[in-house]
Amino acid sequence: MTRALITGITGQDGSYLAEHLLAEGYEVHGLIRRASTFNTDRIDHLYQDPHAPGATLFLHHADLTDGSGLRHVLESVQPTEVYNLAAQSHVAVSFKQPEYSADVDGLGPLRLLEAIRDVQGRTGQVIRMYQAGTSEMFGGSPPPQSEGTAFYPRSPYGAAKVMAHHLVVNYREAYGLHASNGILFNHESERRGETFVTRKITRAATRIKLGLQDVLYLGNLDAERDWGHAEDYVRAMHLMLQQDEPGDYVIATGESHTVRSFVNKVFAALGLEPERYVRIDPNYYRPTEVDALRGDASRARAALGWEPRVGIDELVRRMVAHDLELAKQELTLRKAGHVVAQRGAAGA
Ligand code: NAP
Ligand code: F7E
Repeated sequence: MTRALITGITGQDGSYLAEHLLAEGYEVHGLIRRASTFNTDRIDHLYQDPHAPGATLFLHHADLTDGSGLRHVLESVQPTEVYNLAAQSHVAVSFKQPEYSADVDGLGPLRLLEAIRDVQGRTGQVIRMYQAGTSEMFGGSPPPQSEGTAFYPRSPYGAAKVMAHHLVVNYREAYGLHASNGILFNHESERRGETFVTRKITRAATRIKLGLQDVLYLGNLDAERDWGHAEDYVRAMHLMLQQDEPGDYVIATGESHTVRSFVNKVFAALGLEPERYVRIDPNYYRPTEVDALRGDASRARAALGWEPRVGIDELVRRMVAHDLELAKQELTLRKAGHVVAQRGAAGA
């Protein structure tokens, strides 16, 4: 049984990757951060009692800012594949917490690479690594973006991820590690964090539809993004680590849409006119914006045989259907007199 370690298993991608690897017959180990409340919502449906015979999912406390903890987990788990998905992944937040974002997203991968190098050197067991790179590394370079496009990050998040990308290349060349960079364009889902723009829109529009909310405040509607579905993108991560040689791959649909167009599709699906509900709040503008992203995934198609299965309209359909169900549940609870907390995030 292949044993994989996933950092960021509680995140959107981590949860889909865990599902995918368990279905492929893997033993899956995930890193979780200590929190004062449970932060395992996205993987609760996968939970297994670790004492049960034949358990295949195990969770370990660790943090990418703590190198010694990472080493301990790596030593005790002895995985053959490591997927580094953990990150402070919000671009707007990275302007507010640049040092922390650089620590987790730039130095974190370095701590992991060093630990892998040591454990592999001592045990002789090869450990393959996937690094979660991003189209934000291209930033200001115009589309279409491919593996040969120059990096031009436009945020502390993007800059930290560029550092991690180059470290992976360096450890591959210097120490022969089987370490690969995925350069993934935006991918969304029913599990997307609620402060990323697509989910913010589907959550708000479905609540507006049921009379639970009046207004949706957004920032720059002109930005263009290449949006795919996370389920498709985690398949690509796995494929990268099955190759004989490590490499760097762009993963994208090749189609881009503006934020405005995403808003229009979502509101149209619900029979609502966006002009009546959407307002601009400049607090959501970023100090520097990434204007247009559209990826060219030709290398991944040819070398990995990877293709996206979910297009933009299916993505919108799935997210709207899911969030409409959540809004209906909220309405039922409110009608029954339950207090349902309002949630929000500062400037994100
Ligand atoms: P996400 O939903 O924000 O999940 C991030 C994960 O990282 C969560 O499990 C989070 O734990 C964990 N984490 C954050 N800080 C950590 C720390 N200091 N130590 C350990 N774990 C930490 O992100 P995602 O959308 O799944 O993205 C996965 C990865 O792909 C990230 O590295 C992201 O930067 C990258 N990426 C994402 C996209 C995209 O469009 N989704 C595109 C390109 C690249 P908690 O649950 O406790 O917060
Ligand atoms: O913003 C604009 C915003 O926060 C998309 C992360 O997964 O993908 C993600 O980063 C666009 C930007 O994603 C709001 O200015 C308008 O132009 O959904 P987002 P992102 O910044 O593209 C990349 C590939 C990653 O690697 C990241 O980890 O939408 N926008 N109004 C808004 N964005 C937000 N969040 N909130 C708004 O109100």
